[in-house]
Amino acid sequence: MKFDVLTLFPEMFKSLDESIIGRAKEKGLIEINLINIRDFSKDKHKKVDDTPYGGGAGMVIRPDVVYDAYSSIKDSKNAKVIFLSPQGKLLNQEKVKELSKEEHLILLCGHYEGIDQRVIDEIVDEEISIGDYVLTGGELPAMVVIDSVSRYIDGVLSNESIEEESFSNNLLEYPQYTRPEEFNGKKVPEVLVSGHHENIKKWRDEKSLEITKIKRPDLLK
Ligand code: 4H6
Repeated sequence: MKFDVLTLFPEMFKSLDESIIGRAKEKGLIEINLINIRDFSKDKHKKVDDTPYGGGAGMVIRPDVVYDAYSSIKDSKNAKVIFLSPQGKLLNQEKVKELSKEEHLILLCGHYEGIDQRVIDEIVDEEISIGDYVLTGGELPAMVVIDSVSRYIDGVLSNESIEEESFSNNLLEYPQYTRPEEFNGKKVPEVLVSGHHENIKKWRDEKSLEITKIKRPDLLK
């Protein structure tokens, strides 16, 4: 899977060098290219934004600079262009899974008051939001997309099937325990130390359902 990220703040993506995503990059399972939109400014001061037509607060990113940055990406016709915005369709696990089937994603990150609408209309295939709240930029949402999608790429997760996990069956995860067997007077549930695999599976399935009913009953509907 190839991710190209159009951003004014490429340094923010350093966190993707850590842990599972960092390892996936090293192994060549995923590729993340950071394109600094500012590199495409024709201005002597490297300016990328300007005041909004019609007036109002803040600055808007110019369409020509974003378009030139986008045009520098090769094979972009076979890619899906995603714009991270508070106005986008809400991201969920089903959408993540769908995106993981793409070969090439281009993630466009906005900042300031946003990006000139004309270049959005020109290049964007899908507008996605990671939740109903406002952030200072689209970089954190882009990282959320990269992280969640990468988990579906073969070889990225070392442990068993991703299908086993929370949300794959529309239920939340059962609780986990490790050593010590007793902590602050609390014992690990007896069944988990019994070694009886059938009973353990039954207990975990029941817990998943119980926890979902309590914490996220909306998932059961
Ligand atoms: C596009 C347009 C995504 C991107 C405007 C982005 C939340 C999400 C942004 C803006 C984002 C999300 C700039 C509007 C700052 C507010 C960047 N915020 N904003 N929920 N912000 O996925 O001012």
